[in-house]
Amino acid sequence: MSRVGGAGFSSAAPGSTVWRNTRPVTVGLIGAGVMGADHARLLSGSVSGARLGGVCDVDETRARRVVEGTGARVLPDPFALIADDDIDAVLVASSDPTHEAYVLAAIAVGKPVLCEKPLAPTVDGCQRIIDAETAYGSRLVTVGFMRRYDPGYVELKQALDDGVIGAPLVLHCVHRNPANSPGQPSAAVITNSAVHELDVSRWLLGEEIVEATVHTPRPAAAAGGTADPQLLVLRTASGALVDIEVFVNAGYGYEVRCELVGESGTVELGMPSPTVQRRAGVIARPLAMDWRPRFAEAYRRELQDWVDSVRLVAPAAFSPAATAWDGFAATYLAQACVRALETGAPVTIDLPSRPKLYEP
Ligand code: ISE
Repeated sequence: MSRVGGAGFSSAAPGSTVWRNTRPVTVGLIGAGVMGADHARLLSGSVSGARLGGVCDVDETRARRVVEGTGARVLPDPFALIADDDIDAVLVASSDPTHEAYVLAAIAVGKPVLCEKPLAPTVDGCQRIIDAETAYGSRLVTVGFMRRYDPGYVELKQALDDGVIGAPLVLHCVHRNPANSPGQPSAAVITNSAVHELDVSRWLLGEEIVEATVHTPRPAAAAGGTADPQLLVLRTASGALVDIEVFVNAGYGYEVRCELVGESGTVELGMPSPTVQRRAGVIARPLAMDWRPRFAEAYRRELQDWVDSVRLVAPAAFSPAATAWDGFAATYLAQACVRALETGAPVTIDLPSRPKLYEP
């Protein structure tokens, strides 16, 4: 497949759909754990214009399980998979500390890469990716902040952008998981979970966060010593406030809530389930027990958009995809929030200015 300037999103004249190649994009997957297996399933059945070409995992048995029935190969070496001539684009769903090396290797051979969050766990690691992509000269990297594709979040952003509720004043966010690994470091509540809210806040409000404070009540008994729940309070450049309750041992289910308060109205995410149950004396709406069913449609749309961006000469004028810059910003903000958690004091956030490559 010929590559024309990487996976960057540029404007296209209406009706000017031109495919770089009519054959499907052959995707190489690194990481066959929970998320990798889900991506492999979507690529093999729910996304058009793509096929799974190769899978690599530290546990080869796991990789073999994921390729079953797909026709994909198991490759033992992730760098060989990235360089393989049959692989057009790379999907990174391996453990967080490995992301940077694989993304850099994909950039080095000019292949589009979709990397699960975080882009890298450290700001320096993210910076090295930004530098490599900037030296390459066009965008190749997409970060898997899938909530930007969730129909609810998309509609919420549309309402704000259409001026339906007036200028934003306060964004209320709630992020709850039923349970997390006992003894999880308190910082991981931010870097692993609240980071989604950090990304979604920047994306929804279209501005940067300039200050963070993190408050903690007494920890939940189920949290096993982790500071959980946490309440993050953020201030944006224009003076709006964002509050995020993140509670990863909430027991009852997986739930994400979001309400945006504007000058003349509010808009909030609707109920996650399309049905209501009446039974045993209650009226109830079923909840997912983890994020995969809750964001199933978002993951599918995210992958389809990425595949289209690789195949199209002139991709869609509008894509919510998170760039390497958004990945950098998310890690930068998460680290600032960790400092706020550790010090108990407000932290001023001075995000470096956005490199030219990432201007809209
Ligand atoms: C998990 O790693 C994710 O990325 C999910 O989207 C998030 O909701 C969850 O809290 C994290 O643990």
